[in-house]
Amino acid sequence: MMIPYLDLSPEVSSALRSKQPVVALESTIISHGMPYPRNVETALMVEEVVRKHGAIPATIAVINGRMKAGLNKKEINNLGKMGTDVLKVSRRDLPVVIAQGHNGATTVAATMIIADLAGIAIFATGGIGGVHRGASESMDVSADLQELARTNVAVVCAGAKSILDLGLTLEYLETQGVPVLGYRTQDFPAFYTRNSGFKVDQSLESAKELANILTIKWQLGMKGGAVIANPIPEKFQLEYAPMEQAIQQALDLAQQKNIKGKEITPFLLATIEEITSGKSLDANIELVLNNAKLAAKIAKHLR
Ligand code: PSU
Ligand code: MN
Repeated sequence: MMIPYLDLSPEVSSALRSKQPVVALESTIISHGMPYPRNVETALMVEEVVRKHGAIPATIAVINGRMKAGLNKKEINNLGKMGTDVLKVSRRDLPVVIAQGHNGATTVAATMIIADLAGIAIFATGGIGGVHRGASESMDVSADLQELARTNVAVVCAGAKSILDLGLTLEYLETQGVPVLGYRTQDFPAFYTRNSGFKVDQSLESAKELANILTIKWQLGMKGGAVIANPIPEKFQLEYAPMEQAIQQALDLAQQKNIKGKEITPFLLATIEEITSGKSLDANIELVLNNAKLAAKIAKHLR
């Protein structure tokens, strides 16, 4: 079926037609989540990992006003090079960027929308957006959470960074009926670290069990996705206390500079990377690769 404004790459199109497993990947992580050129290197490595584990990668973005599922190397390189000059596109921005014929890097929310239109049910990233610390004042709740409640795409992530209020994020997901499933973890992971002190709803031991839960949810006609929480591998995790300190420092700086809205998440990510002299970036890359691997395994059981 033709979906207006959507282009599938030939490879993604043929994979979907022949019911091969496909994994969606987002692009804000490339443009706004990591510095050039490591963002591009990472995006390409993530695609390789998906392939190595038997699925076809579909990196998603908006290019010249067209939604794309499956980017070529040049398009990935351009997004990475443009960095924060590219529009960060979430649900509200999607019709605007299409109408104006611009480029856009898609957040978790917008990537889910496009993946769903393309017919891709599983998506790998680093961390999801959530309820920000101080949200009772700022009302800053990422559109990612609403999207998880309404769009049928499961997101494999390493939990969420503690730049967010993880407790409130989990409460919000519970209210919205979004399952938070741990892969071999009882604890909801905190991105750089395997533990946050908060619990997932259920811990599962295999990709097959995770896929089965998703299949049942969608067979029942229940709208929405799921958070599949996959902790960073032990050997790459960072120490909790210094990370917490770096995060606090970044949050203070954001407040001093009065940074708000869609700028806050990229600002915090870049500042934390600076404070930790790149250690956070190394961990970030490893956990994304680890998520791509699990997403590919789940994709194989989702047919
Ligand atoms: N968290 C990360 N890395 C990221 C993001 C979040 O650890 O790159 C990006 C994702 O694209 C996510 C978006 O969807 O930030 C959330 O932005 P906001 O908080 O403005 O909704
Ligand atoms: Mn926000």
